[in-house]
Amino acid sequence: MTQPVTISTQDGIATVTIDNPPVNALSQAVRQGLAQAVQQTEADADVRAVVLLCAGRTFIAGADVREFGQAPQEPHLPDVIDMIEGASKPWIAALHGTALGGGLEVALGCRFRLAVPSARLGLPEVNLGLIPGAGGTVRLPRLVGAPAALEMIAGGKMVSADKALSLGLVDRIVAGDLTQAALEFAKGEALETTVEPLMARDVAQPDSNAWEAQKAAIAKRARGQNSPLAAITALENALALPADQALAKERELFFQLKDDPQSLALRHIFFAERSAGKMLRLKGVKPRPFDEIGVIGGGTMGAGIVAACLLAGLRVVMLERDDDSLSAGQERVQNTLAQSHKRGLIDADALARMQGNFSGATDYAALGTADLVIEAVFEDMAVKKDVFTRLDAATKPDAVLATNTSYLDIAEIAEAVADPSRVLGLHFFSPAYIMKLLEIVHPPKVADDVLATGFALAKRLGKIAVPAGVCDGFIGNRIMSAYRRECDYMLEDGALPQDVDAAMRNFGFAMGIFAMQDMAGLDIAWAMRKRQAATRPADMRYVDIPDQLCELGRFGRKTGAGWYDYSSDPKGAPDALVEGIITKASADKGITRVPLSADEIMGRIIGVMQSEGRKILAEGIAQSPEAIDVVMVNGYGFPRWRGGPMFMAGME
Ligand code: 3H9
Repeated sequence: MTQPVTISTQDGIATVTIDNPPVNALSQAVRQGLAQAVQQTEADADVRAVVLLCAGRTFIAGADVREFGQAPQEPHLPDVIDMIEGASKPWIAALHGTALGGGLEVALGCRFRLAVPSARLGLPEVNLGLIPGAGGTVRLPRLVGAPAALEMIAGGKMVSADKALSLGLVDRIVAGDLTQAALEFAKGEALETTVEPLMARDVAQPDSNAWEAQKAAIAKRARGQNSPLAAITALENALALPADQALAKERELFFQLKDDPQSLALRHIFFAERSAGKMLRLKGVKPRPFDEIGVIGGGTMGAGIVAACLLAGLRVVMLERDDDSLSAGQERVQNTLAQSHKRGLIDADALARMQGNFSGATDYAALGTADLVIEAVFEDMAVKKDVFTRLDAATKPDAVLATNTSYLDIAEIAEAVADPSRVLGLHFFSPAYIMKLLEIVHPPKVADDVLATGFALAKRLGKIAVPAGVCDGFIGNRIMSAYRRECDYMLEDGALPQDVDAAMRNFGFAMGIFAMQDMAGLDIAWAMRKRQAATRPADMRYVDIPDQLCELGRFGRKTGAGWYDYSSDPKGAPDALVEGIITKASADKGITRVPLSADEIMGRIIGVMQSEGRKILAEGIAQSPEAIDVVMVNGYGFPRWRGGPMFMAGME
C-alpha cells in the first residue's frame, strides 16, 4: 500500500502531503504518517519550516468516522497535533476544499493557516452527536474568541474562507497556486514572524450577558440533543480552566459522546445517506444528458421543482394549461429566486442568469427539445395518463419522462407512452427547492440509463436520492399512511390530537401528525379516502373522525379550523367540538376510552413504522433498512438524532 503521507524538501522548506482519498480522513495510517513527518522534519537540520497540504479534492475532512466503532489506535490525534504545535519549526496549513473536524484541529495546531477563496472550514462534530475531540474547543476560542467558537462548534456549520479571514481563523486567502503561495509564505513571513502556539495563549472572557444569552439560545435550539449542550460545557471549561486541563476534559466529553446512542444514530444516518442512493444495477451505467428540463404544472410543487432546477444552473421550460395559470406559476418561481437573492444565497449575476434560463409555454410543442420532463399536475390517474400521452407525441424519443406522483401506480402511467422504459418516478417533497429528499421510483420497465439519469439529476440538485419500488405511497407516504391510521385508532382508544402531537414533539418531531394535517389541508386525504372506499377491505378498522371534520368544512388552517381551532390562537387551540366528535366515535363503537401515556403513544407510532418498514423491505420496495431511515429523517421530520425507525429497531 502506498504511504498516505509523504515528505519532500526543497530550499529548506519541507512539504508534507496527505493523500488519502476520498476526503483525506485522519485514519491511523495518516496519523502515523504525520507523527513521523514531525520527527523527520525536526531531525533534519536543513528544514526551516513545514507546509502541510492535501492531494485531491479537499484538505482533511476530519477523523475517519469509520474507525469510531473500534478501540482507538495510537498515535492518537490530540498527541499528533500536540507534536505539530510543539515543533521547533513553524508548520503552515494550506487549505483547499473543506477543512473539517479533526482536519481543522490539525490546522489549528499549525502556526499559520492559508486558504484558497473557495475553501470552507468548520467543526461539524455536533452533526455526528460529538464535539471536537482533538483540541478544537480549547484552541479555537483562543484564536477567534469564545462566542465565535461556540457558534461554530455548537452550530456545526462551515464558514467560508472570507468569513474565516474576518474571524482571524486563517491568516491569508491566496489566489492562484496554493502550494506555491504556501512555499513562499513559509520562506518569508513564517520565518520572520513569531506567533505563540494557541495552547500557550490566553482566552478572552466574553461579555457575560451576551454569553449567557448565546448559551440559552443554543440550549433551546438543541431540543433534546446532547452534543450542543456538551459543546457549551467544553467552551465553559476552555474559559475557566488552564488549557491542558480543558483539553483533558474535552477528551473525556468526546469519549462519553462517542458511545452515546445519539451519536451512534447520527453516524448511522450520515453513512446511510451516502449508501442509500447506490444501486448495484446502475454500476457503470452512464446517465443520459439533461441540459434542458421541462416541468409540467406551475402549482406549489411544479414551481418548487422549477426553482430547484434553476438554482442548480439548468435551463427550464414550465408548461401550464393556460396563460393565467402560467403567469401564476412563473410568479411563484420568480418569488423564490428573488427570496434566494435577498437572503444572499445567489448574487445579482446568478439571479439574472437563472431568469434567462427560465421560460414558459402553454403548448406541449415547447417540450420538443427537452431532455427530461417532470410532470407535477393534479394527483389523478386519468389526468396523468393524458399528460403522458401528450408527452409521448411532443418529446424527443429518448427524452426521460418523470412523474412526481406521491402514490399512483407509475407502471400504469408508463403504459401511456410507446416506450415505457423512459418513464420513472421523481417524488419531490415540498418545498422542492429546500427539501433534500428525492424518492426515485423505478417501475419494472424503466431502462437503467433512465434510472441513472434520475440519480444524476438528484446529485446536480444536491438532493439525497433514495430508490423505491412501485407501491401505494412508495416508502415514505406508505409508512406515513400506516402510522397516521394508527394515530386515528389511538383517538378512538383514548387519546386526543393534542396528546399525540405533544408526544411526537417531545420525541423530537418538529410537529405532531394532527397539526401537520391541519397545515397541509385535510381535504386531499378525504378525497382519496372517498375514492378508496369501494376497495377498502370490509373487515378493516375504519375511523371516520377525520371525515366528520371535513363534512363540517374543517379542512385545517386554511379554513380556520381542523383538528385544532385557529380562530383565536394562530398556533391552534384544542377544540371541545373535536373532543366531542372523538368521544362519541369511541362510544358509538363501544370502546371504553383509556388515556394513553406519551410513551405508549410513541411506542405504537414507532411500532407501526417498523412493521410497515419490514413489509416494504420484504416486498423489495426499499433496498435496505438504511434507505427507510433516510426517507423518514429527511422527508417526514423523524428526529435525525434518533437515527430512524429501523435503526431504533436494531437497537432494541
Ligand atoms: C472528527 O473529526 C472528530 C475529531 O474532532 C476528534 C477525533 C479524535 N470519515 O459526503 P461525500 C466518506 S469527526 C470517513 O459523498 P462530498 C463518505 O462516507 C469528523 N469517511 O462527499 C463517502 O464515502 P463513499 C468530522 C468519510 O464531496 C466519501 O467519503 N468531519 C468521512 O459530498 C465521500 O463523501 C465531518 O463530520 C469521514 N470523516 O462531501 C465531515 N467524510 O464514497 C464529514 C466523508 O464510500 N464529511 N467520508 O460513500 C462531510 O461532511 C462530507 O463528506 C464532505 C465531502 C463535505 C467532506
